Amino acid sequence: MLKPMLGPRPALNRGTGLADKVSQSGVLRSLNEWVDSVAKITKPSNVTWCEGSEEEFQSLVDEMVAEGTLIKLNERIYPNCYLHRSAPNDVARSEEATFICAANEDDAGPTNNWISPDEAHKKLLKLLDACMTGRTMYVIPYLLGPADSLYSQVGVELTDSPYVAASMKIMTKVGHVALEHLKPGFVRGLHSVGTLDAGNRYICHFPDERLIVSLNSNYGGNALLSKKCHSLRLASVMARDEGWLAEHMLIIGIEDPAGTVTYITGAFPSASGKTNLTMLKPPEYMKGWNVWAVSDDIAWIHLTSEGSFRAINPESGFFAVAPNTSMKTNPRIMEMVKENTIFTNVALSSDRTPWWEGMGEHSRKLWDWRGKVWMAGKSPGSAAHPNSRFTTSILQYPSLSSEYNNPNGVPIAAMIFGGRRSELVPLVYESFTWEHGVLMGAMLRVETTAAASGEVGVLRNDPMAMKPFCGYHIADYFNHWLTLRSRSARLPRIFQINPFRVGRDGGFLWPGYSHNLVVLKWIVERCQGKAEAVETPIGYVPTPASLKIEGTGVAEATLNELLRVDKVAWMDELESSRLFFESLGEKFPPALREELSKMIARLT
Ligand code: OXD
Ligand code: MN
Repeated sequence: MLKPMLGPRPALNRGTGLADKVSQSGVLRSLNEWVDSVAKITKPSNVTWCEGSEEEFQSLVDEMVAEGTLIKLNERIYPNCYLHRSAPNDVARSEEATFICAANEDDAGPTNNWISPDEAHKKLLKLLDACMTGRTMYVIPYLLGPADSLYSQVGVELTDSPYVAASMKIMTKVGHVALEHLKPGFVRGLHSVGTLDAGNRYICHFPDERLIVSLNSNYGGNALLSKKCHSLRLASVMARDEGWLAEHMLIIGIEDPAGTVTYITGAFPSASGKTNLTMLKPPEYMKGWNVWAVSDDIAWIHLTSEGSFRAINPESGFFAVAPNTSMKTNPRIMEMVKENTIFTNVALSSDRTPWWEGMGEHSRKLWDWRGKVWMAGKSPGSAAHPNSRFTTSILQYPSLSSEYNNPNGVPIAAMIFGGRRSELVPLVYESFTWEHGVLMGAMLRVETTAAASGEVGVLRNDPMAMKPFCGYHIADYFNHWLTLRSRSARLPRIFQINPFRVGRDGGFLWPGYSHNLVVLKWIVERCQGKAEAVETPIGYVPTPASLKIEGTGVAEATLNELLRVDKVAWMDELESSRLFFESLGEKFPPALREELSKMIARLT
């Protein structure tokens, strides 16, 4: 626990009535005491309880516009939209500064950074001392998931960032509804922009205390604590303890021409097309099909007493990558972000509209994401940051699933793993069994993207797209997945997809975007027992005829290449996975080792 330090008691802003409410019951009293104790350490000049109203949002953005930390965009073309520019050293998740402060290093495991809880508290307490001087501390109670759902959770974030306070209103259900659902053991998050000193940046998670402390960053993934920190890192630990899954997965409902909706989840590493897949608009040649969005980033998946998998989206908004989104690649996103959106680190056109690479035409002169004049072909670097984002309420999305707010979630028929692989992995294939599917997820090795600081395009192991987000030992996490088998007679089928394979000329072999529905259709039809496949050493691969590529513009020879299984290259892949699994130590589950051996045998 953070120990309160002596200091002047700040004035509470009781305007919203929320602060009064907190004195009502034990759990509310403990929340109030925690807020007071943090304020004594961080010494803000003001404490404001957020209720999540439109008026409150407006006053936050007006204040930021007046201070110059938000730029109001063209009200006629982009009503109620704003541009935020980050500090140049603070534009992506900082994995090197992210820690799991479990009691033992072995609980965090080899894929996480670890500091002991005591050491972390000591270090943080020093950095937190008076870090909010002269600023307002916002108290943000938030609900994750539908109201009145057994699967939903409440957290409270304290932050000195008005950008975070405004964004949290878009990303979660803030205010009264959260306090109404508050229970003992709620997640506490403390965030301060501090000095933005990257050398003293810490994003610390204390699973045993359900506490997050994040300092010296204002970037979404580090600062909107409901997102990666709560919904994935802490929630994954709770999920292990309670027998469910907290996953870095989209959730969509795919409607076929008969009107049947099949729900699937999909795990892809950051900035690998999850949002585009979630918001896919069917191509002209797939009449009668539609894709309904439930979640673009996170799925909480519970097993019912009948053994079926039901998933909810804990979030209420999108914080998603902007570059390469256009009317051509994704008109549904373009329509959605035209109002009530906060853009971060995109470029600004001379008519005060946002612009990013891949969007299409732009004014001759632009201001880049740092605010410098940018001329195409003359200025260095990209105009928008490759990890520039939009933050928009999910309720604005035109093809939102009617089941999005169902307290019981949606039934999951299939799970997909994917990511950027320019070689090797076929366009789509299915696992033979649950264990084989878990191995497929555990073996996920993908090219890094700009969503995290560090080099881009480097192949790294990112099991289940959870490397940066699993809050405990990754081998225990694999084991947790395996235990689900005995608890369900209705396990989802597991697939891997790869729309990113490139040909000899370096160009993508598959057109992607809306055409990915051809792949999703095959997955749905496998679940319905209709689509054909051939058995290969790596799993069931579609017969070329079962993938309906008429309309995609893809030639038959290209399709054959997209579905080709190169046995020699797969043996190399298995060897590198074997080495990765070995590095995880003794906890690596024998059942997966056995699956790996079976796969080697099939390939030789
Ligand atoms: C995200 C990420 O922002 O995965 O969703 O980094
Ligand atoms: Mn993500």
